[in-house]
Amino acid sequence: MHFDTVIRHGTVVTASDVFKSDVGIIDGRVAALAAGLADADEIIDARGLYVMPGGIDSHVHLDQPSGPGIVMADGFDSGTRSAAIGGNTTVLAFCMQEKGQSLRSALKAYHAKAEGHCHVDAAFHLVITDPSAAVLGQELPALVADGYTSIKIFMTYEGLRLRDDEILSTLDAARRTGALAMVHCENEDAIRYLIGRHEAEGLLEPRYHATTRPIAAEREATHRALSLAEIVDTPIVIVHVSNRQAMEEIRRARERGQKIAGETCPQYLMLTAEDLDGDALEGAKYVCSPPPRDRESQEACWNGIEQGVFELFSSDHCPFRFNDSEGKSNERGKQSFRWIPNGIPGVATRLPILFSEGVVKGRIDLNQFVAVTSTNHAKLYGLYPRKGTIAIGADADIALWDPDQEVVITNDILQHGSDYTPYEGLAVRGWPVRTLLRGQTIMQDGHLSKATASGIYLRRTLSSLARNCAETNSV
Ligand code: DUC
Ligand code: ZN
Ligand code: ZN
Repeated sequence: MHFDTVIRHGTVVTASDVFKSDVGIIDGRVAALAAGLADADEIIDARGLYVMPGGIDSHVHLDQPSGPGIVMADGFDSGTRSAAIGGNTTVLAFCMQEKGQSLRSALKAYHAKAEGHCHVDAAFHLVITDPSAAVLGQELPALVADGYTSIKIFMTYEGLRLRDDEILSTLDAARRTGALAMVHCENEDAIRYLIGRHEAEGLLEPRYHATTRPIAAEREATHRALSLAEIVDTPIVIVHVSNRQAMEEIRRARERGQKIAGETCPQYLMLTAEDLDGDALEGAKYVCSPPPRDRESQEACWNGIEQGVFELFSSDHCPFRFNDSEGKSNERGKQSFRWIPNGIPGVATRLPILFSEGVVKGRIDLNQFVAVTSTNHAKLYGLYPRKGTIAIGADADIALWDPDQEVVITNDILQHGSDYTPYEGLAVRGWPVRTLLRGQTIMQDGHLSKATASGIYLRRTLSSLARNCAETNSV
């Protein structure tokens, strides 16, 4: 057989296996897995490298409106460029509905932002902020049928958060249509109360972002989201879990028989609330929600990954510039933590951090690494088996990893739009040296190899978690 490309002499890693094999690629798909493949237009020597499914980062914010005078640091161009640098081949970003706006019109705007600018493949979760009868009864079913098969809802942020009755009606619609619902769990009323109390006492520095969003506010909302999901019998994903107590709510709900997925992120393994304590505004660099916690919470999140409580390890890339009046250092943010935009960059560092801290340090094995960074994202968000594995017929989305390469993370190598990384100076072992998207090399040795952005929009099937609950099986 003649191939377009053969990757030779590498060690293929999937969520279930590790084996020596060449990989033959034809028309952007894996066409053969065997020893001795040699007849190809292009031969890539992967001796000493792991041949892994490209990372799928299912929680990435790009080009989202973030409040008056605030500008997100990445659009689809720089955000997906940085994703490719970090060994990813697919990102799932958010399409944010404004109050009163139809989902179709929000999607039209986000497709316009993304089209022609993506260096990796992409799809959108629909953020529902206005769950009107028309949105839930007419738009959502039609959009799920069109391949927009996941939604996100917020329990915090005035203007975004849904009330409990709205959460119920939205989850009910999700179950009927087969959309998988992601839930941001923090108790808005408790947070608002604590912000008021802090401001009255003149406690305004970035560190108070963490004390106004305590673990109990996350744990309570997680419990409530799980209870509401139970009432309408709908599977949900609890996103960006930061601590043991919220994690235990997930474990308990599973034991009750609920269909739940859990997600955690690098910041909850690597940062603590003490990082928000820096001089002057320095702590603003680490302001994200939920906030980083303490060492015990970090250990709990590691346990959650090791024990499968978390199927998903995502970046929650939500980048703002630090030294910028439209970013972390905006005038109001200098006055009070409440105006510091929430979010940190991380799409390029997610995989190297988990590889180095998780695989190299022996906390997880290679299969778990692939599962929580790629395969599970594909299954839960309707991209499997086209994405998330190396198998005959799958897209040849592949990251070649040098397990021995040592890199000190600095902002300049990440190619995102932010002017800092929370992980500056972190030494990691293991690095993605080449990324192929549908058989084409898009990144090699830290450089984008294509002048034009070749990512496409992905229409998705129903989630593996939601599929059997849906009343229709239209996708
Ligand atoms: N929630 C997210 O999912 N990302 C960034 C900010 C937030 O609150
Ligand atoms: Zn969130
Ligand atoms: Zn997020």
